[in-house]
Amino acid sequence: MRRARACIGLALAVGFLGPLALAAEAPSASVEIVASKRAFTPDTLTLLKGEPATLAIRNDDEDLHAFVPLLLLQHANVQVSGNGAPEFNETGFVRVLIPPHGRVELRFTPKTAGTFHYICDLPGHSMRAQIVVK
Ligand SMILES: [Cu+2]
Repeated sequence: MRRARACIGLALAVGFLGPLALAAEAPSASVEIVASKRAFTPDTLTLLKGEPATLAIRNDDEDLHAFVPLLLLQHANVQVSGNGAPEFNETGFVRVLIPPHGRVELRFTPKTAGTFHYICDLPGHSMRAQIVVK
C-alpha cells in the first residue's frame, strides 16, 4: 500500500515537472530568474517581442538583492507583484529590491528586440546577466 502510494506520487511529480523543464529551455512568455550566492541564473534568457511576459525573480540568498534592468523596461508598462519594493521615476520602472528569500513578479510586453543587461546594484554585488528579446 505504502509502495503503491509512493509510485503514484512519483508519477505525479514527473508529470508535473516535465513541462516545466521544457519551458525553461524554449523561449517562453513565463520565465524565472534566481538570485543565489550573489549570481543571477540563468545567465541569458529569451523573451519574444510583442508577447506579454511574466518574469519571476526569486531571491534564495540571505542578502537583499536588486533587479535593475538597463534599458529593457524604460517607458514600459510594468505590473509588479510579490514582496519586493519597486522604484519608479519619470522614465518608468527603475528597479525592484527583493528581500532575502523573497519573490517578485514583473509583467510587461517587450517592445524592442535586442540584448538587454540587468544587474544588482547593491554595494559589492557584481551580479549581471542578460535578457534577449527576439
Ligand atoms: Cu545583489
